Amino acid sequence: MLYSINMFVDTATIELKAGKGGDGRSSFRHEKYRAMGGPDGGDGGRGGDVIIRVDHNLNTLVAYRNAQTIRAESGEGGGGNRSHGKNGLDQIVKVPQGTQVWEDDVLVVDLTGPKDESIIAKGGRGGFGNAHFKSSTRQAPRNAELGDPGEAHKLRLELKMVADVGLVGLPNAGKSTLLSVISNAKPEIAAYPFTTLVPNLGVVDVDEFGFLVADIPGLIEGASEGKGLGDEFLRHIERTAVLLHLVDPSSPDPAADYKVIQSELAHYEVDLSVKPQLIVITKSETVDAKTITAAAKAIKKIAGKTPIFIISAQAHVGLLEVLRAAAELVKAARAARERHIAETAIPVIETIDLPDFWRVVTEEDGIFRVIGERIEGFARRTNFEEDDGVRRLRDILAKTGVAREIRRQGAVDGDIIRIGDTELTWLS
Ligand SMILES: Nc1nc2c(ncn2[C@@H]2O[C@H](COP(=O)(O)OP(=O)(O)OP(=O)(O)O)[C@@H](O)[C@H]2O)c(=O)[nH]1
Ligand SMILES: [Mg+2]
Repeated sequence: MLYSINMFVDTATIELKAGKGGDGRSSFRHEKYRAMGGPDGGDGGRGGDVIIRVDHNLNTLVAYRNAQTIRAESGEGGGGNRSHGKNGLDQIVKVPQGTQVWEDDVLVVDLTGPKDESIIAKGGRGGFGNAHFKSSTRQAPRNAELGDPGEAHKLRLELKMVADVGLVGLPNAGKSTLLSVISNAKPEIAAYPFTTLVPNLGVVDVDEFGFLVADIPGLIEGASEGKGLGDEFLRHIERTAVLLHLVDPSSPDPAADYKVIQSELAHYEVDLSVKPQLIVITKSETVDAKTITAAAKAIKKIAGKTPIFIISAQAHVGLLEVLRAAAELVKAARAARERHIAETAIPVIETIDLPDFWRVVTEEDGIFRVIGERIEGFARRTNFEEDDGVRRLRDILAKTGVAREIRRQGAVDGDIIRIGDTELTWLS
């Protein structure tokens, strides 16, 4: 399998809307010899979730460049005879591995694994039908709840290329040329610096082992502070397991070139100079053997144990050796990553029961705000067009002690009670 991506989109903005919960139904059983049977209105169905999921066939976010709002299906309303409305279908957003999901400046989820997925917009809960509200004092409740709205979010997707191997080096070192001969990526190649302006990605196959190689624009001294094309491209190699550090032996001082790049890698947000690395002296057919030996020796003095390879991309010399060494490092890194994931995996707690906690604050003259997850949920789901719904909310306010607290804080008839987005008028 060989393919290439010469241009890629690595950010996208998407808008999501999960499905609304279906409304509960208010209905009564019809029985032959009774004027009116008991309440039998069924519950509304749950709204569908929007789920983001890694799909290994994807490498870019291009599908979301002009994305419309992505919606999940709403739940159906409840029916008579206690029949439950159908749940809305979930909607799946497929993204490449390595996609991060951001809302404003908050990282919502980081999809690093090959099968990662996460609910990014939760569907609304279906409203209870009136069959739920039968009690000895209320034989004929008419109220049914409205379904909760589904969550809506505007999110930014960010893909850091998850290449296994990154090619680094000064401009003109021969990075794009190497990528073009080891993969079928077709990057632009030219005899001047800064030919490469966007990273290129190619798949390399060596001994039936495939890995992704990223060629990034040339770095110069000060790149980590934004000089040249800046440090933006270092981001693309943040997650690569291995770096191939390319050095041109025909340069006046190859060891100094090596040092400049090492220092830029070290000064990036995270120290990239400590990544497993192979040094690759390029363009070997352009200089004599003595020049190459001298360059290798000088670099070895600084680089210590880091292995040094000598290649000519143009003459196809020494390529297999570098690729095999890189493949071994990639395998080791992948195995280490899997061990790490297994060791740090923690159980996920699915639902959290909210404590039944509330309080009342006086906001301004005559406005009392009731704060509390449960109570706000009840208010939101109350259908104010139904007397029974309003009565039930009033019962809840009385039973929980909220009404007493409002009175104690000095509410008089006509004052406004705010619960979430709901406003009520106080009548004692
Ligand atoms: N003779 C010879 N020339 C090479 C070899 N590899 C690269 N070159 C030449 O070196 C020049 C620069 O090569 P590129 O591959 O564009 O270098 P780069 O590192 O991608 O450069 P930037 O994208 O500017 O950072 C081009 O003229 C290539 O033809 C090689 O093995 N032999
Ligand atoms: Mg290039």
